[in-house]
Amino acid sequence: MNYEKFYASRVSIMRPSDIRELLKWSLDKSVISFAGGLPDPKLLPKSFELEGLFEYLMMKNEYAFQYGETEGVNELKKEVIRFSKKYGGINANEDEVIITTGSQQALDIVSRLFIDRGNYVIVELPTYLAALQVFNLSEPQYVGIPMDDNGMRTDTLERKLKELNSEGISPKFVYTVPTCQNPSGTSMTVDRRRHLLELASKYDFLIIEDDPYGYITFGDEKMERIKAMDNEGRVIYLSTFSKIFSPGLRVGWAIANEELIRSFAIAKQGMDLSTSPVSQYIALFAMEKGIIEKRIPILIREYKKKRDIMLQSLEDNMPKETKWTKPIGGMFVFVWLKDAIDTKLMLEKAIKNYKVSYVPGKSFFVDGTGKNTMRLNFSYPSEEQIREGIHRLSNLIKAEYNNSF
Ligand code: PMP
Ligand code: G9A
Repeated sequence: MNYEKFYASRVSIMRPSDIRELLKWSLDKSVISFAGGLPDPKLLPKSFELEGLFEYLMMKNEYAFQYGETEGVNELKKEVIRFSKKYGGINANEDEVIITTGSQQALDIVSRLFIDRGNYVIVELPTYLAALQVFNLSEPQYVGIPMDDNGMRTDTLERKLKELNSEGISPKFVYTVPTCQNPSGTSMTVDRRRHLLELASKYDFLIIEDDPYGYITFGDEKMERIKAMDNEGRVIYLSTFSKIFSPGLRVGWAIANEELIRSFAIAKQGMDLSTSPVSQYIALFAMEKGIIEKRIPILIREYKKKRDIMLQSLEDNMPKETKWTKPIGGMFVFVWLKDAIDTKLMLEKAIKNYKVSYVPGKSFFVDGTGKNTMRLNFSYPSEEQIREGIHRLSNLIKAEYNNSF
C-alpha cells in the first residue's frame, strides 16, 4: 500500500528526533548511554514516598478518574504558584497558570499560537531539539544566536534585531532555555537576561523562557527567572515536574499573562481536552506531602557528584583540541571535537565498537553548524558508568583524531 498520497504536506517536514531514536540504547545494558536526558533511575519516586497515594487517589476519585478542566486541577495550580514564587521568585495568580502535558505540549501550543509560515523565530545556537521539532511544523524562518559561557550573546541578538528591523521584519519570539540549557549546559547571566527583556520591549517580541532545569542548580548562583523581571507581560514561562519528580507523569505548567493563558487553553482543548487528571493528582500529592521539596536537595547533591565525575573524567581522558562546557546544574555537558570530526558518522562506531552513546550535536543548530559537537548527559548513567563511558569515548575520539588531518 502506498500511504504517501494520504499524508498532509506537513508530514514531509516531520523529522525523527535524534534523541528519541537513540532512546533504545538507554535500555540496552551493554551500551553506556550519555544520550537521552533521562533522570537518574535511582532517583525516581520511591514506594515509601508514595505511601498513601492509592488512598489519596480514591479520596479524589470523582475528580482524578473523571474528565478535568483544560486549565488544570485548581489545587495543583495553587501549588505551582506557591512553588514558582518560593523557588523562582515569580508572582502569578490562578488565571495566569495552565497545567500542560509536559512542557513539550506547551512548546507545541507556542508553535500553534504564534508561528505562521515564514514568521521569524529566534533561537539559541544550539537549542533544544524537540522545540525545533514542533516549531518546524509551523514553518518559521529561524535566526540562530550564538552562545558563550554566559549564555545567549544578547549583543549579537541586538545587532541582528537592528538588521531585521531595517528590513521591516519583526520576530515573533525569542525561545531560550536560560538556565543549564539543553543541550549546552550553560546559563545566561542576569545582565543578559535584563538585556534580553529590554530588547523584547524595544523591538516588541515575546520571550519563551523554558525552564526545566532551573530548580536543579548546584551552587549559590542566583538564576533569577526572566519571568520574575518581566513588567510588561512579554514572558511565557514554562516548567515541568519531569526533572524534579517524574517525567512519566507528563505534567508541566506555563505561566503568562491571563489573555495568553486563555489562548493556551483554547489550543489545548483540541489537543487533549486536559492533562491526565490522575497524573495531576499524583503531582498534587507529591507537592502537598513535600516530596518534591525534599527531593530537590537530593537531586542537586547526586547530580553535582555526577557532573564533577564527568568533568574530571573528561579532563583526565580527552585528547587536546577537545573542549566542553562546565554546567552549574541540570543534566548536560556539551563537547566540541576537532573540526574534521563528524559526530553523527562516528556514532555507529561508538555504539557498536565502543559500547557508548551520545547525541550528535548538529541537529541542535538551526544554521547547519555543529557537525563536530556532541551532547553528553550525566544524570542517567551511574558514577561508574560515567568514568568508564568517558574512558571509552575518549579512546574512540583519540583514534578518530589519529585518522583525521
Ligand atoms: N524543554 C526542555 C529544554 C527540555 O529539556 C525538555 C525535556 N528534555 C522539555 C522541554 C520537555 O519536558 P517535558 O515535556 O517532559 O516536561
Ligand atoms: O526523552 C525525551 O525525549 C526527553 C528528553 C529530552 C532530551 O534528551 O533532550
